[in-house]
Amino acid sequence: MKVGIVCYPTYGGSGVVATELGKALAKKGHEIHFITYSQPTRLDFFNPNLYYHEVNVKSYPLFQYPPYELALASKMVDVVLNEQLDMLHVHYAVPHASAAYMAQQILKSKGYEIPFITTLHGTDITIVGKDATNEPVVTFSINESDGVTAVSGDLKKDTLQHFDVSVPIEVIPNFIDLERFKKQPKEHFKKAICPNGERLIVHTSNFRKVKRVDDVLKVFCELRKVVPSKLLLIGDGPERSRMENAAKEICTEDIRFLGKLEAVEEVLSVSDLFLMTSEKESFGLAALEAMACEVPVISSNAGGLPELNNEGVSGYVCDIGDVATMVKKAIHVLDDDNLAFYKAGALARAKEFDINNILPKYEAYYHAVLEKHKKSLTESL
Ligand code: GMT
Repeated sequence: MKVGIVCYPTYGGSGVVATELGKALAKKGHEIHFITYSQPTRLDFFNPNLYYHEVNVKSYPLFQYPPYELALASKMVDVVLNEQLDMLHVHYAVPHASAAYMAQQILKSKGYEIPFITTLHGTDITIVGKDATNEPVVTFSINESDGVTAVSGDLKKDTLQHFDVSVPIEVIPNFIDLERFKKQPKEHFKKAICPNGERLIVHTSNFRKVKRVDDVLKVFCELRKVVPSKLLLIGDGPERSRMENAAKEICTEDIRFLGKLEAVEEVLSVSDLFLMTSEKESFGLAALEAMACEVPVISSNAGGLPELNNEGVSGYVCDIGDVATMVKKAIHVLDDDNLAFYKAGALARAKEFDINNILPKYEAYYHAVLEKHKKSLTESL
């Protein structure tokens, strides 16, 4: 199959999922064309089946906002025609689904029929998409998609609740490459950060308000009163400097902000607990990456997190903002007598999301959408 994949190429869960999916499909022999405004971060190896087409957004003094969606739709038209693609798969509805619809209609006017699939990732529905400034376009382009997938049952529920959607939504969860995300021998790193055998607590995110990083700091400050620990915060975003200031006021010597990190699996390999305290979280890919490295998770119960974090096995799921329960559960998990059990539970749960289990679901879905599209074309003749 020849597939064009559109995504946000920079740091972020939806771009990571789209890129890893494209790489895995290419390894299986499909021809994959990434159509993005810069090279996807994880597009880091050569494969003869992988192609990258850059979207160039031209500005003009008249434009306060350069028209990305137009440039993207035009590029999709161009790539589909030149490469004779079978299908487009866009990740994150805003504005990729409407750009795909526009491209599809332009191609149709040229006699080229192509279906497109939209994968909903989270904030494209729960925050950006449902905002009145975007909602009519998002609803329309979801309904016009030839296939729609969501990364958790909860995101599907949210979509049906907030949008007037009349097409079926297939749930295909996020996945993990267990070859890359696995516990590695990095004990020297642990010794450097935790010289007195402290527990290592980790949080990774894009530091947006929705992540409630304040709660991570609050949990840690209470936890370290009972369990000697260190906290590493990985990633960057709008809330980072506020969090750094907050950390200075509490227990700064035990908290370190590392910023964006490529090889996050190296830190996870020596971590003892992962905190994800989000207000909204459609799936929680960062928590899955931690679990694959044998790190138990204390999470909130936002969105799809209860579908990932197996209560009492891979960690614990607590009400959003319930810092006291999070602290209690963290102390329990980190106990010498319990930690090995939860580490094993985290890995076992992560294995259920092995890319080798999830990839066939996408392939089967692609085939079903292609067949349906072909059938509808024959019927309309
Ligand atoms: O976590 C983020 O805010 C980034 C965002 C994105 O679209 O890049 O992540 C969303 O998609 C990920 C991949 O499907 C999910 O694992 C994250 O849970 C989801 N984030 C939210 O719903 C807040």
